[in-house]
Amino acid sequence: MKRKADGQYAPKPEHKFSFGLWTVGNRGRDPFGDFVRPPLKPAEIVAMLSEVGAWGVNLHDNDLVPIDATPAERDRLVREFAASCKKNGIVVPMATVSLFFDPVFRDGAFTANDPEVRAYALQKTMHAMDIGAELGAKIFVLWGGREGVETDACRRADVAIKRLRDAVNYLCEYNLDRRYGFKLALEAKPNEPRADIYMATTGHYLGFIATLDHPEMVGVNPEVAHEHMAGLNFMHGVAQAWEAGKLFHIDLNDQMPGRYDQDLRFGSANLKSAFWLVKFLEDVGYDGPRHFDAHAYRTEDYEGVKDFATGCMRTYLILKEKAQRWNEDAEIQSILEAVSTDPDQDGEIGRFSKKNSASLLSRTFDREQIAQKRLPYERLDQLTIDILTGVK
Ligand SMILES: [Mn+2]
Repeated sequence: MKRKADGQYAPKPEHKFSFGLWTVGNRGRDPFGDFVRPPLKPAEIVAMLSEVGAWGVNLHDNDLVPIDATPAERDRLVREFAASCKKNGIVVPMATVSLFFDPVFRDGAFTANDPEVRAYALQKTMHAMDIGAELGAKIFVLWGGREGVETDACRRADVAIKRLRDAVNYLCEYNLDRRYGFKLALEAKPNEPRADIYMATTGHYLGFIATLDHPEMVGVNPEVAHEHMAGLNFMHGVAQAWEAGKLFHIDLNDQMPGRYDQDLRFGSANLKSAFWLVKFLEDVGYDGPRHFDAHAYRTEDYEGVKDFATGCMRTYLILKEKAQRWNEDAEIQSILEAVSTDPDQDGEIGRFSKKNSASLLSRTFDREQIAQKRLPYERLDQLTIDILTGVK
């Protein structure tokens, strides 16, 4: 079967496409059904990623090193993994920690009520940072999947936030002490696996980061599915993170609204939202990893997993090409120009000053005339649809 994508949609290292070990390695287990695919060794996953043309691989500590591994086993596994990445020309841009799988985290990790659990979570994260640093990762993601509740009877929510802050501050100091140079990227999700998770959206985290001891070291890792689960416009959250200088990483996948966490192939459910997202990332020149945190349908075998991975990258590159076409379209550009300019006078007011505020306060506005200006957004959107569907 032909695997290399054709021509302009072929993934290249400069596209910075990455996948987690847990994504292409996903074995299709869900709450109602068992594994459908056999396990792959990390080295086999790296070889598969190389075959489909990916650039990077990311990992949780326990995707590679079992939670009960001895120090010698840990060293051997990390060494062998580094060697297979090198052999396959795959980099490790991001590492993270599993603070959700083991039963010890059933009440959360950094926010758990038991101080012993909170201490263990910090220790485990520091060990995971060691692994990431050894593999050359420069981004460390924290997703607090169990940092939440089924009942708010269990703790005061502001206490949980304080505990989370203490933990992130501690890890920033560890990062400095070890000179790892990690950028920490916090990943939000509104629910699942907990009934409610603290820090439900990227916006929540952007507010939280400003309260940290080292806010410059900490940003966000927004995920398409997580914001769609909350019913939000993902691109808007990404734009706010970008504008704040906090878009340290991104998790691309797809998700139908109002469902369980689906982790679908990028662009497979909401093509238009995916288009605006790709257009935004490309327009602003985001140069971080494009990480696909998704997995293949449970119906697939490992050939199908390759189809899934290839499809994520291919759809991104198709949408990138559509975005360029959109930006170069003369009619679209003339509409944008027309809706943004004021034909009669300079509407720009600039920063406040006594002088310009006096001038603004004394100005007369013709509301009726202004309100008559055409805003042809129907046409603009149809032109977008024409481009996306390939008829223009
Ligand atoms: Mn994710």
